Amino acid sequence: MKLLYQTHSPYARKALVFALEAGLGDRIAVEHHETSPTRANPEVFAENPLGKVPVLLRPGQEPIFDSAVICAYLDTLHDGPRLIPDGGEARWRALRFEAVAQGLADSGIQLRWERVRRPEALRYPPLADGYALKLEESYAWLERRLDAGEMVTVGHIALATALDWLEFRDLPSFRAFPRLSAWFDAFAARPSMQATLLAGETHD
Ligand SMILES: N[C@@H](CCC(=O)N[C@@H](CS)C(=O)NCC(=O)O)C(=O)O
Repeated sequence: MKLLYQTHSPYARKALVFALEAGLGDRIAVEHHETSPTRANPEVFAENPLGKVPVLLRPGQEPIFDSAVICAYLDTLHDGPRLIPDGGEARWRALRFEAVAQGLADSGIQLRWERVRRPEALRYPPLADGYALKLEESYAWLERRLDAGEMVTVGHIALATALDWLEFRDLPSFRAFPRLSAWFDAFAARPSMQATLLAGETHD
């Protein structure tokens, strides 16, 4: 399989860390692609009508996107413990963490548009403040809920890759939250995270 990837995308890294945690790393070839809504990448659009990475290409079958669907698919390919628990509260806990992580990355990207990427005259500070609030509230919510001893799930993978990206892009920091910071630092030391360090600039 081939993974259309970007070394500075939290979502692409989430899919790759998931593959590594599931023991599927040797089945995936990573191919870097730059993407931006202001600079369409035809090779990515050919596989995903949204023009975004990650996309998983499978020989002779339809492409799979987005990161959540790629993770759900990869979880069907291995014999280890499910990274997306099959049922019960564990499932909803994992998927809810994943939803918060997606919101963190989405809000961080929007905040970067408002503070860095959009031409200065087109920026709207109240919108930036609204996205920053989502980050702060999510950090406080996670601080009360993350548990260091838990089995790794898709939710943890999504959170760690989103948080690392927020820090990489110098977005509002989660470091004032000690439990969240300690949880992140422990997760960031995993081989799957160390093998996929963030790098590179966005090209708009
Ligand atoms: N919901 C998607 C989001 C993917 C996404 O936004 N990827 C970014 C890279 S960080 C992208 O390719 N953006 C290009 C665009 O918005 O046109 C996922 O979880 O995979």
